[in-house]
Amino acid sequence: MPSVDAPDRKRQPVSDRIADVWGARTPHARDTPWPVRVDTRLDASLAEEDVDRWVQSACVLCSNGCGCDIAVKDGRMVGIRGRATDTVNHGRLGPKGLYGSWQWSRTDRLTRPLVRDGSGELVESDWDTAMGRIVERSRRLLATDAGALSHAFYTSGQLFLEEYYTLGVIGKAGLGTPHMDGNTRLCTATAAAALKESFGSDGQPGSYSDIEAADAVFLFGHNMAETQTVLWMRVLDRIHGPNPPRIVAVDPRTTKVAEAARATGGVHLAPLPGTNQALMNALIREVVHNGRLDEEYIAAHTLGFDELKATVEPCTPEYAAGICRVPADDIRRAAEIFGTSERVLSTVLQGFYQSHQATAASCAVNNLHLLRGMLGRPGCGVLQMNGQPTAQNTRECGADGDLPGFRNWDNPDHVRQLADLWNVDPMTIPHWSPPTHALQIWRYCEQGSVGLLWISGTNPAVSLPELPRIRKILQRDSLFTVVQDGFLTETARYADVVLPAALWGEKQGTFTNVNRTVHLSDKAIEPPGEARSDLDIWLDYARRMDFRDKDGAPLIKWSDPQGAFEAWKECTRGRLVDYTGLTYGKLRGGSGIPWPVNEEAPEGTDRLYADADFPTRPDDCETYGHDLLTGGVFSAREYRAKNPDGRAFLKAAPYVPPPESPSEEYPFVLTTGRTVYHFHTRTKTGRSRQLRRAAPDMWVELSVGDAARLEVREGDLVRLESPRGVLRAPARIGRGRDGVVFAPFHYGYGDQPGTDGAAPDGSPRAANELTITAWDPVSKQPLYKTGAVRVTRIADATGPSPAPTTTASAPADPDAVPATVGGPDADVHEHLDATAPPRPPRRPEASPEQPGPQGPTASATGTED
Ligand SMILES: Nc1nc2c(c(=O)[nH]1)N[C@H]1C(S)=C(S)[C@@H](COP(=O)(O)OP(=O)(O)OC[C@H]3O[C@@H](n4cnc5c(=O)[nH]c(N)nc54)[C@H](O)[C@@H]3O)O[C@H]1N2
Ligand SMILES: Nc1nc2c(c(=O)[nH]1)N[C@H]1C(S)=C(S)[C@@H](COP(=O)(O)OP(=O)(O)OC[C@H]3O[C@@H](n4cnc5c(=O)[nH]c(N)nc54)[C@H](O)[C@@H]3O)O[C@H]1N2
Ligand code: SF4
Ligand SMILES: [Mo]
Repeated sequence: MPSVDAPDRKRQPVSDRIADVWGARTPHARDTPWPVRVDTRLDASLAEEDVDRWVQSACVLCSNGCGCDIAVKDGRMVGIRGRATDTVNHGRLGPKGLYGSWQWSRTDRLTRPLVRDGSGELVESDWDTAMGRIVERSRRLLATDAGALSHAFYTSGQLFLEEYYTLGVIGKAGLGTPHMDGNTRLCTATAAAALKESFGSDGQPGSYSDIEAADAVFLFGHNMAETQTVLWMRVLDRIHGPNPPRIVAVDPRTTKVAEAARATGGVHLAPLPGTNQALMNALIREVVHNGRLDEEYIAAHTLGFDELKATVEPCTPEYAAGICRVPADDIRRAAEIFGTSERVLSTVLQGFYQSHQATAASCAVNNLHLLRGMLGRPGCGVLQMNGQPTAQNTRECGADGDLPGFRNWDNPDHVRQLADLWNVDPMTIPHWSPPTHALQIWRYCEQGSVGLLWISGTNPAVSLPELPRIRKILQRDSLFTVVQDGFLTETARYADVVLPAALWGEKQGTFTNVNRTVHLSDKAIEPPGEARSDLDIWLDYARRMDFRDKDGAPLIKWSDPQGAFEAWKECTRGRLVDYTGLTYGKLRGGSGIPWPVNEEAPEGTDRLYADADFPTRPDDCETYGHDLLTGGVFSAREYRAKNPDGRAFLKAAPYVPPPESPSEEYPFVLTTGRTVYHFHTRTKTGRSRQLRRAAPDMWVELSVGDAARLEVREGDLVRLESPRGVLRAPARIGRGRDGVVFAPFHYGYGDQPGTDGAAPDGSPRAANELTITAWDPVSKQPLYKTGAVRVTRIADATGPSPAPTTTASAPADPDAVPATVGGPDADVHEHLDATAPPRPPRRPEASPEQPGPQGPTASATGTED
């Protein structure tokens, strides 16, 4: 039995889920149900009987979408409990859900709109004034030659479906601008692109339940242990049961996933960042050469095998080993596992998506499954993962610029369907060119052709690449910026108008997770002050702008979430993404439900493509496809000539090197990413005491060999420089590969930004000071995972770096740094016996400040304690 993360305890009711991230194991055998374990976290002074009511929802701190109930007392959120009945999590929650999902609600929220006064300061105002300024600017710009092209919307993967659909209709049928995208471009644009290129449409083929049936799980650039902790618990419970699956990890760092790969007799492939496509081509070549093919499936259900075979032919394991710097035999072993397992589940995420050949490498994973006929049956799924909780809906509803309902902007029939639905002229709906992607929107703002940028639910002053440039754009006089958020973020400080948004728990709506499961999130408490939901804000804008349909009736015909949901259902009728069988009522009480839900599948659909009939027919498909190497778009005529007829595409591309590789001047590869304890720019998790203490401040990770050569010791302050910027942070001597530096991107400048991007103490610290403005040619997703930097030691340590020890950032020398713990302040009740009612968590005596690792610039963004 492998010994991976199996805490030495059984049914211990209270645990510290900072120290013990994944909680107690509930091992089980292949093809048996995943046991229930209900995790509950309540405010320190409360027990379950003190709670006034529990309000049904799902967690919005990652794409896993764990079903939960929010505890409410005296009109405040006071805790959270996983829903035992939910198919997604069977009661479990991870550290972000437990400590980070609700504690921010009583902190330093925006409660009134802000506008600029005569001296340029942001001052409190009222809704009429704030909306009046936006509408005045909007009307003035629409009257210029640029018309609607002067308007751009940059939204999120964290709002609700009803909000995105409303925004999509405003943008497409009210204004008629193609300049609308989400931060989903930074996040899951490649998931959508890879699904469209291979299968004809967005929409996840696999299911989480494939974990129960798989013989092998391949994780491609996906640190699931930290980024979908509850899904990883599901994998761990198989690993610790009888007949466990083998794990294969493709990640340059020694993550917990990589440790599990070694412990289960799988493989950890640690390619040099930016070389995924070389590795994938070699894996495919091995599978082909060893005849591990389902030839019947390939012949009946795919197109493009000969071209794929020819493309991968030169890519021997030795060829890939030279480029990726991994042992050729490890590539052979990984291909052997893929080729000999009966049921393989693959997951793909940012290590693949945020790369220069993102779509090509992600399609290559789809190819492996198609070649082996491993789709549409238990254990044989592909999960082209999402990251954000509601990114799926941004894509479905067209708030990323696509047409709603997975329609094809290049198909006039699809445009007409929407025009009929909305009762507008088809020419209003922008479809003369592909929708504008996020980084192009920012370029138009830089050039001055966009004069109004409306930012909602995202913090680009921390999360976009090349921050020195982004700050300059946000400061341009020609750009009027609206920021709609719950907090005065780094980005909001640059806005002309700041609108206070109601957040999760303070409003109602639905959203959809990675495996198509739709949840309803009911309103638990009132928003603070005058804050309003994003839906109400956009409905107000539509009313003030007086958008009308062809008959002169108001364009937007709904006035609340449920009305928006009913309108959305009509938009999905007959499409793959069919919501018509769902109602708010049906989503209450039990579990989330995976779409399509309709007359044929009234209880939803666990897995797509069981019949191997793919939505690739020209009248169905969401795209006519791209050349994966160049991003060149295929025309309708070229597409029809292929006669896909329900077959999937095996798409090929040779490897090409990333746009920026290490040089003499910048000798290290920089890659960036996440830690388990924080969500993005920390607006919520930074306001949770437990999470903040677990990872209080910025650090960078160096390998043991590189650190020795640079004479850097644990905690020493180092400077990282790229051609674009600089940051300073203490070093963790970690377990990564030589030549690669890792930086988390969570740390912006909090409440006290210094000048030009500096932290309060004057030192720049955000990872995106360094990253490059470049994107994958097909998905247009930026390249956060490859860049070149130089590293200089600048000061002695004052203590260990603030990096956690429980995760991929663990120190190479485990004795060098005190372990990350939460202490009694982090108590969580784990209820393992599904038949007895959950017991209340023990009341902690006191919650003293834990002596956590503190960095030299440790500054709390939070004010909750
Ligand atoms: N705790 C936590 N969980 C989250 C989030 C969060 O902020 N915090 N955010 C959510 C969101 S929006 C997202 S998108 C997901 C992201 O989830 P993940 O994609 O799992 O997270 P990352 O840390 O961005 O990157 C994953 C891994 O890619 C590896 N990697 C880097 N470069 C390469 C490369 O060139 N090739 C390969 N094969 N691997 C590489 C990194 O070492 C890293 O371990 O997480 C979601 N869940
Ligand atoms: N270097 C580097 N950069 C990266 C990445 C990386 O791996 N490396 N990953 C990229 C990825 S995958 C992602 S997803 C992005 C994330 O980047 P961001 O989207 O900028 O990060 P968040 O901190 O999640 O910002 C979301 C904002 O929305 C607000 N918000 C939350 N809920 C609501 C709501 O209901 N309404 C409104 N109006 N506001 C709300 C929050 O307070 C917060 O300010 O970062 C990207 N940037
Ligand atoms: S796994 Fe994701 S959705 Fe589930 S509790 Fe953790 S952050 Fe929330
Ligand atoms: Mo993301």
